[in-house]
Amino acid sequence: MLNEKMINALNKQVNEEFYSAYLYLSMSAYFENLGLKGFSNWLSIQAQEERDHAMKIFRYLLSHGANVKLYEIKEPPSEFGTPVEAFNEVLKHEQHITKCINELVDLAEELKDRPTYNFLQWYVDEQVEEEENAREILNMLELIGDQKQALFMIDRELAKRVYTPLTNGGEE
Ligand code: OFO
Repeated sequence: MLNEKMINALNKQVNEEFYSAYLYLSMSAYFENLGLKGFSNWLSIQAQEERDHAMKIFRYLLSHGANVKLYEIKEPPSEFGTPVEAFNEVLKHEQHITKCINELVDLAEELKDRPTYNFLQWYVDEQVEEEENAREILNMLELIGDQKQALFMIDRELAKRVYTPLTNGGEE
């Protein structure tokens, strides 16, 4: 049986993850309209992964017989400026999510909730990767400056990203 505080915090994180999916989907549309389909592809896959992150917590709550509460998802922006500005936003957002995950880990520790503590370790590792990916793209964009040809080369690279669903659909 999960502690009520933990259940509430995990339900809030479900919302954070769905918001992440919304944010990246909105960015994906923005980049497609800019003519950068590779960036758009990368972000649309990112959005799918965020949905998986939400569903993994959703399944975890249900597997513990806890109530799932789906809060309203806030509206994401629809304009993101230059590619550098957009990926600055991605990195900033992932840093925010890392902070949320760390707070959940702290709460699990405080409540001596070992199962949730263990469950959250997947997210701790995932966030290292999420920040690294965002930083890598941001660094490339900063490096190329205004060189359009280089931008299209990055776009071609990002077009190669394929979606890999989580094994066992995020079930515990
Ligand atoms: Fe981007 O890792 Fe979930 O939110």
